[in-house]
Amino acid sequence: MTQPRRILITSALPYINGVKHLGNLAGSMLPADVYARVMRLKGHEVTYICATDEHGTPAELAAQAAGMSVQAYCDEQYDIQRAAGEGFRLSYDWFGRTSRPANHKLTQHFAQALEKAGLIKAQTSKQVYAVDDGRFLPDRYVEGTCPHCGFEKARGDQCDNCGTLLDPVDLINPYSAVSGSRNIEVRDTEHLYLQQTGMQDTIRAWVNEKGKAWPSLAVSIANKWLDEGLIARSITRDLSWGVKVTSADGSPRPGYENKVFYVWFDAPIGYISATQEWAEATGNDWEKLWKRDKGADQTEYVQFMGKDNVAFHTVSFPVTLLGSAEPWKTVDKLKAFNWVTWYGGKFSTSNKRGVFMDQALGLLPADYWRWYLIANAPEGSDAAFTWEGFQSAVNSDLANVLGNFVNRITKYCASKFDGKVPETGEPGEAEAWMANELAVRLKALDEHYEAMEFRKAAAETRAIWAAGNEYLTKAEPWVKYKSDVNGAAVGVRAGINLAAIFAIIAQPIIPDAAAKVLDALGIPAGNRRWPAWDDTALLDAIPRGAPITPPDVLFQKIEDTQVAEWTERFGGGQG
Ligand code: B3M
Ligand code: ZN
Repeated sequence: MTQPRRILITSALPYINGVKHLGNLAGSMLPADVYARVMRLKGHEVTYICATDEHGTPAELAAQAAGMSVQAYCDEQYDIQRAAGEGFRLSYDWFGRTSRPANHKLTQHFAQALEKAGLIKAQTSKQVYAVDDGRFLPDRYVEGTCPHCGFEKARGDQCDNCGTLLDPVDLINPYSAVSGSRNIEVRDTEHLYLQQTGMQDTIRAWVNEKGKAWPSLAVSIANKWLDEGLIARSITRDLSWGVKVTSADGSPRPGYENKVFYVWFDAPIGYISATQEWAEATGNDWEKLWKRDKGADQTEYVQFMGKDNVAFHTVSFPVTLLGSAEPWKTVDKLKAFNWVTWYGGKFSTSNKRGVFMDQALGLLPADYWRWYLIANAPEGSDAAFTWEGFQSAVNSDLANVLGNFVNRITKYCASKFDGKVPETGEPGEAEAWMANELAVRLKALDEHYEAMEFRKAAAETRAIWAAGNEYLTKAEPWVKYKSDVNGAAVGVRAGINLAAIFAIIAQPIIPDAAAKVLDALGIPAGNRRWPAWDDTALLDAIPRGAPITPPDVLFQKIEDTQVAEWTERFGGGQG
């Protein structure tokens, strides 16, 4: 085996305001999980960290709409998201929260370091103030008419209609999202500004260097921001829920008693603080993952995210890390995804369009969704979710190609060979063909995973399963059995070994079904590691004579009636 690598994996932190839809899952957490599983199976030292992103106006507004305190709302939603992640078998080593003390402390630390480096300055700016509410209205607290497209319900930070990023003071006819009051003034308020301008050259050089290992989508987004020129960005807000702004000695910073850090300032710091939480809870070392002077230079850091988050990860967060003048680890490989679309439109949390993680698990087991979403990962472009596509992926790939193979060979072994891996017979032409297929395809599969090409990895996995069916057609143990029992024995032995290999390589995408097969074949946990593609003994690896049992049905086919019912219920079909 090659040297074990130390790999840190993070997926964009799901925002706390409600359970995520399948599009969010497909564009960050799920591929990160698959990648983490592959790397663990290959014997590498993997730490996969995620957390809920809990600050900012959307959390406050959602809590208000639910009639709860923000803390109680976040506690409840955290439990829901955590359960959904478990249901989908997301194998986080830690699922933290940005609202926890570790993140407050570290965010305040970064602000101090940046200020010491001369990169934070207080500046006065004009902000929307609601006289009746007695407060400033940052970001989504104010709504009004978009100055670009005339949409009447644009939010202060962004217009949902035309997508333009806005400043709350740009809105025409603004009103408070809290009270609806139109008694609005523009007042001066002081905030801390991160002087990104001073980091332009550093970030450009860093992108030029690190971007060599990123997909072009990520590099072009980073360069677009750099070409437009980095500007000072306010990193505090007039809110009460969030990380408090402190002075060097930790006391409240005068004049900032009613302000907190902006959510996009503290959220990515959550990757580090959640790693600290993990280390604290498990007795592990977080510094070897995050501190370059403590071993993190030997760590590979891989980030997964949707394309809307790329700028924050390739420009803003690096400004925080590099600007601190401390030896923090920055991202090495970055995988960005396009959107999963829902019948020609967007999945939408606020408009409840599409299927959400908790609903999906109420319909079918996690493996079915995981397979379809990875096989159709929105990599090169957006990918459309359709019920028909889902049905055909499950029925053909999982039930027909994999399920039937396992079912056929294990049942035959049970009925004709006493449920034991046959011991006799010499491999021939068909086995040589299959061994060659494995050598070529396992190598390709490995390359796709190393390149984080998930669609290709799923397609190759399916091709390997399909080759197994072709092998059985060539080997024909059921035909040979009548005249040449030893000939049949070779085919069944190879077939049982293939079932094990098929399940082993399926573990990253469909972990539950894979475990079911491997349990039925009696493969011990220590022998479920990633196969070496140049291993010539793959078709005879399970001890001869070892007992096996056919597993229960692995996958239920999706019926047309179910597709019709779900289309009706989840509003598919019509945009
Ligand atoms: N919470 C993603 C979003 O809700 C955002 C990611 C933070 S990653 C540090 O769009
Ligand atoms: Zn607009």
